[in-house]
Amino acid sequence: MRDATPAQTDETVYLKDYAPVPVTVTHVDLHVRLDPRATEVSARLTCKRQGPGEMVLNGEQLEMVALRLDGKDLPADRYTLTDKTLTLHDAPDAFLLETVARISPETNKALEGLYMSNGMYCTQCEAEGFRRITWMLDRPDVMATYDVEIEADLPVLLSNGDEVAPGKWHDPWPKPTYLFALVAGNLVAASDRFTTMEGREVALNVWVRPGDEGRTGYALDALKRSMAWDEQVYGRAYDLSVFNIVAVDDFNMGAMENKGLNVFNSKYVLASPETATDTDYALIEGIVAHEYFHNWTGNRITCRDWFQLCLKEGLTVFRDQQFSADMRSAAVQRIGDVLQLRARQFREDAGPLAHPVRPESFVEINNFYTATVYEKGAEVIGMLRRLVGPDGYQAGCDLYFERHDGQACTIEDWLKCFEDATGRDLSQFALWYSQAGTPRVTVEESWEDGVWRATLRQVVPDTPGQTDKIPMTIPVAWGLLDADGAELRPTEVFELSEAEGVIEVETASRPVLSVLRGFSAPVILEHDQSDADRLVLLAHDTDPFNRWEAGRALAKARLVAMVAEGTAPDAPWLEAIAKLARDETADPAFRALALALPSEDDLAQTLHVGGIVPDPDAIHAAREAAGLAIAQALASDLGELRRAMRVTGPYDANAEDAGKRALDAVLLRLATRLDGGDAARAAYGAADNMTDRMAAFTCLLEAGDPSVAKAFEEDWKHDRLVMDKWFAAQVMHSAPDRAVGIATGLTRRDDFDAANPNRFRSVIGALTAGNPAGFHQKDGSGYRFLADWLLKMDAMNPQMAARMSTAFDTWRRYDADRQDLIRAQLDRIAGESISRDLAEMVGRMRG
Ligand code: 0A1
Ligand code: ZN
Repeated sequence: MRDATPAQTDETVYLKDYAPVPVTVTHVDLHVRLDPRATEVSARLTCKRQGPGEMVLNGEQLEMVALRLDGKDLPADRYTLTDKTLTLHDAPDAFLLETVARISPETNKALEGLYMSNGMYCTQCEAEGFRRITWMLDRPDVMATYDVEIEADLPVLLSNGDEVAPGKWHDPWPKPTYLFALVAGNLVAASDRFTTMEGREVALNVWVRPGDEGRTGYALDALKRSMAWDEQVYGRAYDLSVFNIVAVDDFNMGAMENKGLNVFNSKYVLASPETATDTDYALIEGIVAHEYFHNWTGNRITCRDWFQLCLKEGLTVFRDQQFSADMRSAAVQRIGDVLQLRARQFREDAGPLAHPVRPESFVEINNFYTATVYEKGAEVIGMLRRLVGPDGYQAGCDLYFERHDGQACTIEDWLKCFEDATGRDLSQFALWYSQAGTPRVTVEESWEDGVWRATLRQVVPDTPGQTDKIPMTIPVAWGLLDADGAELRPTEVFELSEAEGVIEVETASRPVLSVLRGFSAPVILEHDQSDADRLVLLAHDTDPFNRWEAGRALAKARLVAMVAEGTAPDAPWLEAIAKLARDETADPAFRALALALPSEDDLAQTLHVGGIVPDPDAIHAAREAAGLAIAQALASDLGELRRAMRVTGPYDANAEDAGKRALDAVLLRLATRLDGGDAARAAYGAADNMTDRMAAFTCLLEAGDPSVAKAFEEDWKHDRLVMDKWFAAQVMHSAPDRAVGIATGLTRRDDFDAANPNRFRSVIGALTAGNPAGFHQKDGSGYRFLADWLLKMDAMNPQMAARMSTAFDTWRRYDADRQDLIRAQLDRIAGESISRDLAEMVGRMRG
């Protein structure tokens, strides 16, 4: 398609047009005879009329071999077949529709539908991949039971549900097509068992390629902990006799919650101390939990249509964040979640791709698996919980599970459960689902005649297609400290539900306000607080999130001044940072986060909002200078601090040890700024795990000593996942003016396989997201590089290309020359024959 913008295309789908199907499917019987180029899919659909109208089935890239209705070949005048649909004319009230389709998994590089990855067959059906397997009503409100028979000369044949005979599967739980899965290959399992609170014995398997069994232990353990947690916290038990997880090397996303058969990007399953970092372990834990939790929030209760995607995703992200907070440090988890939210969702909300948590139209649904739907969707659940309280939240969830089990639901259904369970009117709160953009909340304080007052004002900014927004319900958690840091008022929640609200407290001395504690709402807070107050909060706030936030605000103010005014970091700030680094009472993981400077992209956005055109090189230089100043302030302590972080005994991925390694890595980076890499070389040599090894490796790359890259490659060239790290590190940690050259060189290597999403992201994504100053080089080389790859990728895997194109979404922040350069690349892409996926994204970004 050529140059389609959402407004121009007749392919746009609207929420307001939702209508149930006239004829539904209640049971699917599939027989799949696997073959790389000629797989035959025989489907028998039990169909039932529920209203007037024709039955329109979806089917794409299928070759029709047979079509029968109630056992008889269907005459040509009873149906219409196009490259996207099969329409039945005059379908009876109840009938059996039989089709035979031929497909070619081996040539499917889009990784949607049935495809092959390293010799194994696997499927990805969310959102609309099932239509590439056979003709079906490929939409989430059509829920059917399934019988699947797989024929192939392969040892392991898996599908959803319970195995009734070798290669034969029955799934008794009605499910939409997007939760269908099939896997076949030469696989081995690491297995365990779990007994549910209802007494059901469940076999747990993690299927991997032979040789990878030794790296499955952590995922299996995370699965058992997830199952137990969902029982304890949400009262939800598993409902089949087997739970299978399969690791796949070629996968577009993180993982997929297919009923009873989760398919994972191997990066989020396989871990050993030698090959995975602490961050990998934490991600595996979180993603295993996320997919498992979908069994109730997504599978048992699913979405009526794709506009309701946040119904399952926002809630499930919220649940996995709760789980990780319970498994690790809640404060550290919250800071990490907010860092992510700001980096990805605030950025999205501030640009041309901004959309509501529940969008109202789309061209390609795959383009809406976004930070807004997922992460802001989770924040909305967190706010709801804060507003109705933990008991109200539990009552609402219980009612939701009870009332809607087995149904395909909407956000209205979800909110109604909380209204009915708590008696609270949530109509204004519901605006969080329909109004896009990050609200700005300004806080103005006064203290006069023994009365302290904070005036809070909210503004919801305009976003594409939305202006003149209505004030929302914003839960603002706050508390007061005195000037010495003692607590004056513990945390309370103020509900800001109008454009302006006032908090008033009688107090004999001027208090220090700690506001938006725990980041109680996804808003941008504008609070002109003095350095002195921020230092009090940094040292004493009882709310650990706000302690960290105070440090962040101080750091940001310094860095903005360094970029905009050329100032140098001041002594009081450096002293405060150094004090925090030395504070043995604080958790090392927390100290590591507090010592980390705001990212270059975060600073660019902050400058832009402040009316300053961000210069990526100047931002990079300021961050470097600030890092050096911190290193100098801590110079005499670095050795001793690092020794205190030494972890004894064999590697364990637990949060405590990981926190020590995280702080040690920050300290090593500081040391490298002073010693040119001596400490890092020693650390690299001494490392006995991938966390420490990567920390030292990236320090050496930053110090301009790439010699270790060769050694690293020699050690790990046999391991795809470790080599992904090697590729990414070189791009992310190179000097900005060398980054595009390095990335280009890496793409020319034999082991750069662009068809593998992990490898593609480890070079192209590492440049766009991991080296902003490199991507935004003045000569436009980064933009050209990205556009070249988007065009190449689009021909293979449109979903991947569309996702990666979002690197251009901040183009309006930059100077006129950079804007012209980016626009030229967007125009160039739009002028080519590109997929609907990429066309929609480029159209929205060009505006
Ligand atoms: N539902 C999955 C994410 C997912 C979405 C789309 C995919 O292919 C287009 C794959 C996975 C989750 O939330 O984990
Ligand atoms: Zn999900």
